[in-house]
Amino acid sequence: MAGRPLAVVTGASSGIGAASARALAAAGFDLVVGARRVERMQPLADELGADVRPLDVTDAGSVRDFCAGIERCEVLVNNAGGAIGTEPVAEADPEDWRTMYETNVLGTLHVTQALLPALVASGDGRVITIGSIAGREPYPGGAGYNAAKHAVSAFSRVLRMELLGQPVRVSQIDPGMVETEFSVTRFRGDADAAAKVYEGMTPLSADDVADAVVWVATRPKHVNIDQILMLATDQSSARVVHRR
Ligand code: 8X3
Repeated sequence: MAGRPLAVVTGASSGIGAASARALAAAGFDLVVGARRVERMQPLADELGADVRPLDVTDAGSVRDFCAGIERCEVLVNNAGGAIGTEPVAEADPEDWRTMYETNVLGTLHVTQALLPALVASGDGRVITIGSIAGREPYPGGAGYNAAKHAVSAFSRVLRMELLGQPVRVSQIDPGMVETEFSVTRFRGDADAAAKVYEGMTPLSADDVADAVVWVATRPKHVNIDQILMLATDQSSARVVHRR
Protein backbone atom coordinates (compact mmCIF):
# COMPACT_ATOMS: atom_id res chain seq x y z
CA MET A 1 0.00 0.00 0.00
CA ALA A 2 3.05 2.27 0.32
CA GLY A 3 2.97 5.26 -1.97
CA ARG A 4 -0.81 5.55 -2.06
CA PRO A 5 -2.12 9.00 -1.14
CA LEU A 6 -3.66 9.32 2.31
CA ALA A 7 -7.22 10.41 3.03
CA VAL A 8 -8.51 11.23 6.50
CA VAL A 9 -12.27 11.04 7.08
CA THR A 10 -14.04 12.25 10.23
CA GLY A 11 -17.41 10.97 11.40
CA ALA A 12 -16.65 7.72 9.59
CA SER A 13 -18.74 5.35 11.73
CA SER A 14 -21.80 5.66 9.47
CA GLY A 15 -23.51 7.55 6.68
CA ILE A 16 -21.61 9.92 4.41
CA GLY A 17 -18.36 9.42 6.35
CA ALA A 18 -18.31 5.64 6.02
CA ALA A 19 -19.42 5.81 2.38
CA SER A 20 -16.71 8.37 1.60
CA ALA A 21 -14.06 6.16 3.21
CA ARG A 22 -15.13 3.20 1.05
CA ALA A 23 -15.30 5.29 -2.13
CA LEU A 24 -11.90 6.90 -1.50
CA ALA A 25 -10.32 3.50 -0.84
CA ALA A 26 -11.76 2.26 -4.15
CA ALA A 27 -10.24 5.34 -5.82
CA GLY A 28 -6.77 4.43 -4.53
CA PHE A 29 -6.41 6.20 -1.20
CA ASP A 30 -5.11 4.82 2.07
CA LEU A 31 -7.46 5.72 4.89
CA VAL A 32 -7.25 7.02 8.43
CA VAL A 33 -10.79 7.22 9.79
CA GLY A 34 -12.13 8.62 13.02
CA ALA A 35 -15.34 8.68 15.03
CA ARG A 36 -16.41 8.44 18.66
CA ARG A 37 -17.92 4.98 18.10
CA VAL A 38 -14.71 3.13 17.22
CA GLU A 39 -16.31 -0.33 17.15
CA ARG A 40 -18.65 0.78 14.37
CA MET A 41 -15.66 1.53 12.14
CA GLN A 42 -14.29 -2.02 12.44
CA PRO A 43 -15.79 -3.00 9.05
CA LEU A 44 -13.68 -0.24 7.46
CA ALA A 45 -10.57 -1.74 9.04
CA ASP A 46 -11.55 -5.24 7.91
CA GLU A 47 -12.66 -4.31 4.38
CA LEU A 48 -10.27 -1.50 3.48
CA GLY A 49 -7.36 -1.93 5.87
CA ALA A 50 -8.29 1.52 7.17
CA ASP A 51 -6.43 2.84 10.19
CA VAL A 52 -9.33 3.22 12.62
CA ARG A 53 -8.83 5.70 15.45
CA PRO A 54 -11.11 7.13 18.16
CA LEU A 55 -11.99 10.75 17.51
CA ASP A 56 -14.14 13.29 19.30
CA VAL A 57 -13.76 16.36 17.10
CA THR A 58 -15.01 18.63 19.89
CA ASP A 59 -12.09 17.66 22.14
CA ALA A 60 -8.75 19.24 21.20
CA GLY A 61 -6.84 16.48 23.05
CA SER A 62 -8.69 13.75 21.17
CA VAL A 63 -7.97 15.52 17.88
CA ARG A 64 -4.28 15.75 18.81
CA ASP A 65 -4.11 12.01 19.56
CA PHE A 66 -6.04 11.18 16.40
CA CYS A 67 -3.66 13.20 14.21
CA ALA A 68 -0.47 11.94 15.92
CA GLY A 69 1.95 10.50 13.40
CA ILE A 70 0.13 11.79 10.32
CA GLU A 71 2.91 13.70 8.62
CA ARG A 72 1.59 13.67 5.08
CA CYS A 73 -2.08 13.86 4.20
CA GLU A 74 -3.48 14.44 0.73
CA VAL A 75 -7.19 14.61 1.53
CA LEU A 76 -9.14 15.62 4.62
CA VAL A 77 -12.89 15.02 4.56
CA ASN A 78 -14.50 17.09 7.32
CA ASN A 79 -17.70 15.13 7.70
CA ALA A 80 -18.34 14.92 11.46
CA GLY A 81 -21.36 16.94 12.50
CA GLY A 82 -25.12 16.81 12.56
CA ALA A 83 -28.35 18.32 13.81
CA ILE A 84 -30.20 18.03 17.11
CA GLY A 85 -33.81 19.08 17.45
CA THR A 86 -36.36 20.90 15.32
CA GLU A 87 -37.73 23.27 17.98
CA PRO A 88 -38.46 26.86 17.02
CA VAL A 89 -36.12 29.53 18.36
CA ALA A 90 -38.55 30.36 21.18
CA GLU A 91 -38.26 26.85 22.59
CA ALA A 92 -34.76 25.71 21.54
CA ASP A 93 -32.39 24.37 24.17
CA PRO A 94 -29.13 26.36 24.10
CA GLU A 95 -27.30 23.13 25.00
CA ASP A 96 -28.41 21.62 21.67
CA TRP A 97 -27.11 24.72 19.90
CA ARG A 98 -23.82 24.43 21.79
CA THR A 99 -23.44 20.78 20.77
CA MET A 100 -24.20 21.58 17.14
CA TYR A 101 -21.75 24.46 17.13
CA GLU A 102 -19.04 22.38 18.79
CA THR A 103 -19.39 19.34 16.51
CA ASN A 104 -20.00 21.06 13.18
CA VAL A 105 -17.95 24.23 13.53
CA LEU A 106 -15.27 23.88 16.20
CA GLY A 107 -14.80 20.23 15.27
CA THR A 108 -14.06 21.21 11.69
CA LEU A 109 -11.68 23.90 12.92
CA HIS A 110 -9.83 21.56 15.30
CA VAL A 111 -9.20 18.83 12.73
CA THR A 112 -8.34 21.21 9.90
CA GLN A 113 -5.86 23.13 12.06
CA ALA A 114 -4.21 19.92 13.23
CA LEU A 115 -3.80 18.49 9.72
CA LEU A 116 -2.96 21.65 7.78
CA PRO A 117 0.83 21.18 8.08
CA ALA A 118 0.49 17.61 6.73
CA LEU A 119 -1.82 18.79 3.93
CA VAL A 120 0.68 21.47 2.92
CA ALA A 121 3.58 18.98 3.18
CA SER A 122 1.84 16.64 0.74
CA GLY A 123 2.25 19.24 -2.00
CA ASP A 124 -1.36 18.66 -3.12
CA GLY A 125 -3.64 18.80 -0.11
CA ARG A 126 -7.41 18.87 -0.36
CA VAL A 127 -9.82 19.92 2.41
CA ILE A 128 -13.31 18.72 1.55
CA THR A 129 -15.94 19.85 4.02
CA ILE A 130 -19.45 18.43 4.12
CA GLY A 131 -21.80 21.37 4.58
CA SER A 132 -25.54 21.30 3.94
CA ILE A 133 -28.32 23.08 2.11
CA ALA A 134 -29.08 24.19 5.69
CA GLY A 135 -25.97 26.38 5.42
CA ARG A 136 -27.43 28.18 2.42
CA GLU A 137 -31.14 28.39 3.26
CA PRO A 138 -32.48 28.79 6.79
CA TYR A 139 -35.89 27.27 7.58
CA PRO A 140 -38.33 27.23 10.54
CA GLY A 141 -37.19 24.78 13.21
CA GLY A 142 -33.68 24.73 11.82
CA ALA A 143 -32.08 27.83 13.33
CA GLY A 144 -29.43 26.08 15.45
CA TYR A 145 -28.36 23.77 12.65
CA ASN A 146 -28.72 26.54 10.06
CA ALA A 147 -26.44 28.77 12.13
CA ALA A 148 -23.85 26.01 12.52
CA LYS A 149 -23.82 25.09 8.83
CA HIS A 150 -23.74 28.75 7.76
CA ALA A 151 -20.64 29.01 9.98
CA VAL A 152 -19.12 25.92 8.35
CA SER A 153 -19.72 27.52 4.97
CA ALA A 154 -18.03 30.76 6.06
CA PHE A 155 -15.13 28.72 7.43
CA SER A 156 -14.65 26.88 4.16
CA ARG A 157 -14.87 29.98 1.98
CA VAL A 158 -12.44 31.93 4.15
CA LEU A 159 -10.00 29.01 4.27
CA ARG A 160 -10.06 28.89 0.47
CA MET A 161 -9.00 32.55 0.36
CA GLU A 162 -6.40 32.22 3.10
CA LEU A 163 -4.72 29.21 1.46
CA LEU A 164 -4.58 30.75 -2.00
CA GLY A 165 -1.02 30.26 -3.24
CA GLN A 166 -0.42 27.24 -1.00
CA PRO A 167 -0.66 23.67 -2.30
CA VAL A 168 -4.02 23.00 -0.63
CA ARG A 169 -7.39 23.04 -2.37
CA VAL A 170 -10.52 23.82 -0.37
CA SER A 171 -13.97 22.54 -1.29
CA GLN A 172 -17.40 22.28 0.21
CA ILE A 173 -20.17 19.86 -0.67
CA ASP A 174 -23.65 20.90 0.48
CA PRO A 175 -26.13 18.02 0.29
CA GLY A 176 -29.86 18.32 0.77
CA MET A 177 -31.89 15.37 1.99
CA VAL A 178 -29.72 12.27 2.42
CA GLU A 179 -31.16 9.19 4.11
CA THR A 180 -28.67 8.28 6.83
CA GLU A 181 -28.84 8.35 10.63
CA PHE A 182 -28.94 12.16 10.33
CA SER A 183 -32.69 12.47 10.93
CA VAL A 184 -32.80 9.82 13.66
CA THR A 185 -30.25 11.90 15.58
CA ARG A 186 -32.10 15.11 14.81
CA PHE A 187 -35.34 13.59 16.16
CA ARG A 188 -33.52 12.28 19.25
CA GLY A 189 -33.85 8.62 18.33
CA ASP A 190 -37.46 8.71 17.08
CA ALA A 191 -37.13 6.45 14.02
CA ASP A 192 -40.75 7.01 12.90
CA ALA A 193 -40.37 10.78 12.87
CA ALA A 194 -37.07 10.37 10.99
CA ALA A 195 -38.64 8.06 8.38
CA LYS A 196 -41.43 10.60 7.74
CA VAL A 197 -38.83 13.11 6.51
CA TYR A 198 -38.24 10.95 3.43
CA GLU A 199 -41.82 9.67 2.97
CA GLY A 200 -42.98 9.52 -0.64
CA MET A 201 -39.76 10.91 -2.10
CA THR A 202 -36.38 9.48 -3.08
CA PRO A 203 -33.59 11.12 -1.06
CA LEU A 204 -29.90 11.05 -1.88
CA SER A 205 -27.93 8.14 -0.44
CA ALA A 206 -24.64 8.40 1.42
CA ASP A 207 -23.03 6.77 -1.65
CA ASP A 208 -24.33 9.58 -3.88
CA VAL A 209 -22.50 12.13 -1.72
CA ALA A 210 -19.41 9.92 -1.50
CA ASP A 211 -19.34 9.94 -5.30
CA ALA A 212 -19.08 13.73 -5.20
CA VAL A 213 -16.35 13.55 -2.56
CA VAL A 214 -14.24 11.30 -4.80
CA TRP A 215 -14.91 13.44 -7.85
CA VAL A 216 -13.82 16.59 -6.00
CA ALA A 217 -10.75 14.80 -4.59
CA THR A 218 -9.61 13.52 -7.97
CA ARG A 219 -9.78 16.62 -10.18
CA PRO A 220 -6.48 17.72 -11.72
CA LYS A 221 -4.28 19.75 -9.39
CA HIS A 222 -5.10 23.07 -11.07
CA VAL A 223 -8.88 22.59 -10.56
CA ASN A 224 -10.52 23.62 -7.28
CA ILE A 225 -14.19 22.71 -6.94
CA ASP A 226 -15.21 25.48 -4.55
CA GLN A 227 -18.80 24.53 -3.76
CA ILE A 228 -21.36 21.92 -4.75
CA LEU A 229 -25.07 22.07 -3.90
CA MET A 230 -26.33 18.53 -4.29
CA LEU A 231 -30.05 17.73 -4.08
CA ALA A 232 -32.29 14.76 -4.76
CA THR A 233 -34.27 15.16 -7.97
CA ASP A 234 -37.36 15.25 -5.71
CA GLN A 235 -36.05 18.29 -3.79
CA SER A 236 -35.67 21.76 -5.29
CA SER A 237 -34.88 23.83 -2.18
CA ALA A 238 -34.72 23.36 1.58
CA ARG A 239 -38.50 23.13 2.07
CA VAL A 240 -39.75 22.28 -1.43
CA VAL A 241 -40.02 18.52 -1.88
CA HIS A 242 -42.01 16.48 -4.35
CA ARG A 243 -43.80 13.57 -2.63
CA ARG A 244 -45.81 10.92 -4.40
C1 8X3 B 1 -29.27 18.00 6.04
C2 8X3 B 1 -30.20 18.65 5.09
O1 8X3 B 1 -32.48 19.72 4.69
O2 8X3 B 1 -32.25 18.45 6.75
O3 8X3 B 1 -28.04 18.61 6.16
O4 8X3 B 1 -31.19 20.59 6.53
S1 8X3 B 1 -31.57 19.38 5.82
